[in-house]
Amino acid sequence: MSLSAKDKAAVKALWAKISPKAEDIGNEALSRMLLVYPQTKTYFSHWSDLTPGSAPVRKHGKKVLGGLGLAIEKIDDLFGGLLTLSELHAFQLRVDPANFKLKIILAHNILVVLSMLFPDDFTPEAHLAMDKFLARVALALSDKYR
Ligand code: HNI
Repeated sequence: MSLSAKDKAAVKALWAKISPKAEDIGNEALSRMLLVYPQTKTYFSHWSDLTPGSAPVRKHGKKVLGGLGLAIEKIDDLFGGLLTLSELHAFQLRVDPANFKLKIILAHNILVVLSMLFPDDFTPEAHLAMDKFLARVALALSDKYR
């Protein structure tokens, strides 16, 4: 299930279009993750406010999208490029890798939000390429668990 040259081009083209809105996308996707999959709230219990669109959610959403930006830059070597982030999630944050493997939790919400905010650009081809890309990112992020 590796990304073809066509997938990579589609992901990069979509990213070029959406990256100016990274903060809004991150905020929406993270807000929905916390609301729709409340089990994910345990990792963020140190935040003052976990409600959709709160200041900490928006701030962190921007960081997560920054992580995806890094993944786009390293699209030809996701495992190497995301090594530090993978180690952070595995060894320091100790996020249950099911949250990545399920691919549902954050990736699903990112897809939902892209379709909502960019209906014209989120073509079936772009959807497929982005879904494959996010699945690879999830795999790279959970690489360091064992
Ligand atoms: Ni994640 C911190 C990227 C999925 C829980 N996460 C980060 C940071 C980035 C990031 C970037 C900031 C690192 C730093 O400060 O150096 N996370 C990503 C990406 C994905 C992802 C690209 C998948 C698309 N993270 C998840 C999931 C969970 C998660 C699914 C848990 C459900 N991440 C965290 C937690 C932190 C975090 C917890 C630290 C939060 C804090 O308070 O600083």
